[in-house]
Amino acid sequence: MPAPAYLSDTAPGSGARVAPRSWLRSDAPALSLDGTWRFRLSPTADLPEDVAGPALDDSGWDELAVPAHWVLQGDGEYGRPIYTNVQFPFPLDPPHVPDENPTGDYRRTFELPADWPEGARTVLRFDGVESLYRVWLNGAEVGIATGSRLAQEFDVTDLVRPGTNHVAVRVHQWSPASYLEDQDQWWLPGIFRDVTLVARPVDGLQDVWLRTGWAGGDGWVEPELTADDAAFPVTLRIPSLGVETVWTRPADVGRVEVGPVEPWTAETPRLYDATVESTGETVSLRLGFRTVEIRGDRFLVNGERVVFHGMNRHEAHPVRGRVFDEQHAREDLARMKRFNVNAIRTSHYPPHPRLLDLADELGFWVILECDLETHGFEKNGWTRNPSDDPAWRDAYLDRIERTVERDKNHPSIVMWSLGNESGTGANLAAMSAWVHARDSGRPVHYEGDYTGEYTDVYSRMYSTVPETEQIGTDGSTAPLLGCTPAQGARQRTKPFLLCEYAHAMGNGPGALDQYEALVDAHPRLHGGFVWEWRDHGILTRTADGTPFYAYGGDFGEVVHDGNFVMDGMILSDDTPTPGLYEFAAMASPVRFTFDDAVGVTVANRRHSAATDDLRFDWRVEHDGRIVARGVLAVPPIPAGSSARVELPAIAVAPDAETWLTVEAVLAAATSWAPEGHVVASAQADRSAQALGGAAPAAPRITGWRDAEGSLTLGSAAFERGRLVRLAGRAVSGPRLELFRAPTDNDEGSAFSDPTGSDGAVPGVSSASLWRAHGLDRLVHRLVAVQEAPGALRTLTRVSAADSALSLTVETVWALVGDELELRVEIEPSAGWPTVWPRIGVRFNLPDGGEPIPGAEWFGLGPRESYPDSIQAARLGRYTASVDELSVPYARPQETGHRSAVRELTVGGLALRAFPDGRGRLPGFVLTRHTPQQLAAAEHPHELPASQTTYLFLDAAQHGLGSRACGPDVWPEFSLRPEARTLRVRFGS
Ligand code: IPT
Repeated sequence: MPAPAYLSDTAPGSGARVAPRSWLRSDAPALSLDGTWRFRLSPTADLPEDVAGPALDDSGWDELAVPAHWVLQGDGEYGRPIYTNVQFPFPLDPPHVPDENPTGDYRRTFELPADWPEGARTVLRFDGVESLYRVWLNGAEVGIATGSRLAQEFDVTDLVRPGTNHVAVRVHQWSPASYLEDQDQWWLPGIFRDVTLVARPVDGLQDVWLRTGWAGGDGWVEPELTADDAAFPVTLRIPSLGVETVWTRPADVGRVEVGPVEPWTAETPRLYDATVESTGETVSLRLGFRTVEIRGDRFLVNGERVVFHGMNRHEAHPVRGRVFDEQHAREDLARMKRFNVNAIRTSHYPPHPRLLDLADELGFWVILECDLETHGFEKNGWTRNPSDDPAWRDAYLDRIERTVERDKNHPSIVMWSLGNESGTGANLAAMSAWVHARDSGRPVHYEGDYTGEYTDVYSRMYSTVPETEQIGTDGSTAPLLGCTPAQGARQRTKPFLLCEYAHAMGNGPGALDQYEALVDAHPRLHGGFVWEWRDHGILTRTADGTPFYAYGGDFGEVVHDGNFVMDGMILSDDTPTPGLYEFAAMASPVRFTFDDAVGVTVANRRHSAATDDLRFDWRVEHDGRIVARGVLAVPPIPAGSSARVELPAIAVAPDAETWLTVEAVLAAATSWAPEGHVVASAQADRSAQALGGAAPAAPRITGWRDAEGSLTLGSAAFERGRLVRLAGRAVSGPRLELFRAPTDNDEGSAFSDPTGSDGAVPGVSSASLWRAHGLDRLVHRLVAVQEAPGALRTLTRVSAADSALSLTVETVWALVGDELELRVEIEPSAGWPTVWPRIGVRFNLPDGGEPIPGAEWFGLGPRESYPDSIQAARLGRYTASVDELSVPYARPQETGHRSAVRELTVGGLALRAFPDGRGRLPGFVLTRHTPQQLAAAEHPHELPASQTTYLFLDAAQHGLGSRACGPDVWPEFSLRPEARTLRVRFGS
């Protein structure tokens, strides 16, 4: 028998669904139906309707929690999650879905509370069910609904009865709606948000919308009430403003001037408690007074331009999936605030409604996105894309109505987004028209409207730095994606934002600061939203019980997109990545500019808040050791202004680096960070001489003669020219290494800047070129060993199988006083193409019963840094264990590089590094695995057990870029083959 007809129906639902309304805090009775339900999973949708009847004996069924995704319950007995990005995990056969359609039947009973209001209507509310569900109450069908991340209410007034009631829900994993829900995330079926029985008193408030505005210090409320006449009189109260307005009849409801109020902004999220009381119901809201508008190409709130330092936020948790946990969400948002995130795009669907209460309270500019994505149609040139097919128009309109109506009261929401990656077409235009008619107070966003036919802002994803600059530059006629010159001109009349940029997959992204510089230079550019906030790893176990964070393919999916779901600024376990620290530095609300004299200019880059919540700490360090500190007297600086402040007299050391650090810290604790939390910092070099000026000349050694090379120099022992011991422990090296375990960006090939500015070879990843050129499998031939008094010199030729390209490496060891100097000259042969991942040398430090505990260094830190991701690094003295030095990215890859190191102690091994002839200092990586081992592992737990610590001294590393889904490394930070010198001295 074919599956039921509704599984081939593009209608959004049927039955007793009622019109969407706000998610309100009300005193009307409600009964949560969350908890344990009876559950039965079937592999197909072709099932008898026996699920409905109260008489059915379900005692043999399992029990399942609501809310939950059934694939994340049990230990695989209810199927497994599937991860796809663009691909559909079922045939492209719209609107049909396969018969192989996991279907979960849920049943439970509930007792209607004895005091359930008489005469009231009753609705059964579902806040989120993936993807299509059919509902019965006491054996009678209630209706069918779709819209996985959208709320639905069914009117069950005529079905609910005193005493025991029986509710049944049949949930199909696949449905026509799945074609509209092709977001880049795990497919996670089930009732995953709350289920509630809600009383609707006849004299209650069906819906309340308190639109607010603010201008020139005063606020107002424009109310819209949906209520029967019986509900009146209705009273609006805002106690802290002394507002008490009574509307005796519906016709009285009108604008209320509330006088002077503090405006709501993401920086000053001032909320005013309000109530609306009718005869039969009181609802409570938290009002934020603010006015959103577009003036020319500016996007303004309260008359001031907004710059989004935003994150794309999915609802993802390693154990719960998309099931909401308020405590975790609050911590997540507080973490965003601590990292200078000021905006959220709810990619790519409305979050749990409480998330928006938290955004109102903590302060974020929110782009609230509808639950819509049809990306999988792109593969066939968007043929049969629902976005332009009249058969789907109702479904599209239903989605946007449910989106806007549920969340319309939130001051944090400053834009509505129609969805993501759904091509273009009339149904999207219809959604936009509906929003414009319903809410004139917030603009419409949708990135796929390249030519700007029905949206109010110009939005793009992953445009390169040069292209973004051309979008922002007045008078530019450079072509814009998908636009004729005239369409391009139209787009340039609108505010621009990057709804996605800086793809944060694995180690990266690079170039955040380059985008930020554009935002400062071109006011049409309003910032953007990093893709994305968090990795979506799912906590699971190997056969032998080892826990790990799974990504696509780890559950045996037929089609999947691997680790493309691990592209967050925080790891699956909430650990912030170095990329997030880079973001925080880039997005810091305060900027410092030092002048040569004794001043620092403090610029307040905020939207509207002054700096009086901040304290400005300073300190002076000599070679990384604090010699003086204090607090700068900085007057409160209004938003958008700056002030120059005199610095205290600084004691400059004659023979040490002298650095001044200034930090803006929170003067008092907030709800998201403690007192003293650093929101911005900067350093200035006040050293007496330029870096390297103090470096001694390399020793001049004469009298070289060919030798066998077995000798001792200070604490170093050599056998046949090769180092075997140093500082009392077994050590081998230095061995040239050009390879790094490719990052996800190094492996990226899809994107490159059409202008060629990023130097990428279209369609070919850097990593594949590195492998083709054998950088991961270099072999070495010792050419010569020479000795002189107190010195040893070797010459090595390095190349790869079947390659005529080579490098010559000269090492010179020399005793200088009580130190042992090592100089390494790395000289490429002519003809090396493309870029190199690194130019470095490796020392092996076998455990020998005493593994290296970690490193202490004087250099940039505390976290890893790379040429195009180094804004967060500060010069200082740092200590870290070997484990702390590496970031456990979901797929092992290059990690741990500390830049510009001056001093380094590793175990008993202490070294000083000198700048090369151009003043460049080396970096280091200390790790338990070689790049080759890292590159061979798909997950951290697959890395082999290690008996060795590896120390890399890198003369240079290639930048990071964001080519996993964006531009390659900018040329300035690209490591082209070149000769390099490394020079260090070991204490002996
Ligand atoms: C873009 C998607 O909008 C987003 O959901 C995510 O998949 C991201 O890419 C990559 O992680 S679409 C891309 C083809 C530009």
